[in-house]
Amino acid sequence: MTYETVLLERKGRVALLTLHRPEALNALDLRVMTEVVAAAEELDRDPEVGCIVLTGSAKAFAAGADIKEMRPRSYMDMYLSDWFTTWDRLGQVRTPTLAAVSGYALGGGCELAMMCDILLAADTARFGQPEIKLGVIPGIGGSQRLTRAVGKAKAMELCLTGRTMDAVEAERAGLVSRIVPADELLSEALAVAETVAGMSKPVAMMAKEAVNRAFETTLAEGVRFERRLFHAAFATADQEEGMSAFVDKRPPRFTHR
Ligand code: CO8
Repeated sequence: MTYETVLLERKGRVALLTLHRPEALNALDLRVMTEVVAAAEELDRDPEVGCIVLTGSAKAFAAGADIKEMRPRSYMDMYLSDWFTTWDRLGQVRTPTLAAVSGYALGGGCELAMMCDILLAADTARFGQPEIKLGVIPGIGGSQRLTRAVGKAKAMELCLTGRTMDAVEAERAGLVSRIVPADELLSEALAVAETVAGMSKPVAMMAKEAVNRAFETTLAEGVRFERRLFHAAFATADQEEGMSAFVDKRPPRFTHR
């Protein structure tokens, strides 16, 4: 499929999705939401895709949900259309995802980045949930995912004041895995994605599922879930190949089965 507000490129087993709504700093209107989710689902169905990278422009990953589009809506409009529920489908994507954030990741932009599995930040990145300044609150998971990522103290301050944090603060708080110089962000993101995509896809999916489970359950249940998936990995050809390759002192040739 072709999309207007998101550019889709394939680089081997890595797929790159670039938000492309430059006139509005990649503000996430309904069309962007529909296209990003459709593109991600299309890629998720493709066994040849091992990692999906989502990025924006140098100035903005995304400056939030589209304020101009939301402004005239009533409660009934929002409730009956279940505004932004489509974003939840991104969380159902099983292929590993990586957000490469440069510039503003505010409101829905920060929430979108947090929906991805790995979050890499350029040194120019700024994160925040400034919705309160508009008379609303985060609506696509920000209050939950930010709190899980950085803890109550900082999440509460950011959500109540609308203050943004720079990349250094975001890394220190545990929101991002690493900071890279802005001009190296994309190449580094693609390199990380290539590494992930080079692993066994079903096993990478299991790893993703297991880590995500930590946010949904108790420690005992989470460990039990992990153990079941660990056992299941022994049903894959890639487990046999990975361990044989180690013993044979050669790189593994995963078949993603
Ligand atoms: N929505 C719509 N248009 C936007 C947005 C946005 N979020 N952000 C920027 N734009 C537009 C501007 O209006 C401007 O357009 P125009 O040239 O036509 O006036 C263009 O993008 C460039 O923006 P600026 O001129 O403002 O650029 P600056 O460099 O001066 O400032 C900022 C950059 C600081 C990022 C500034 O644009 C800004 O503060 N943007 C809004 C940030 C924000 O408040 N984001 C949160 C939005 S609310 C939200 O995300 C809620 C999500 C959950 C909803 C769930 C509902 C169920």
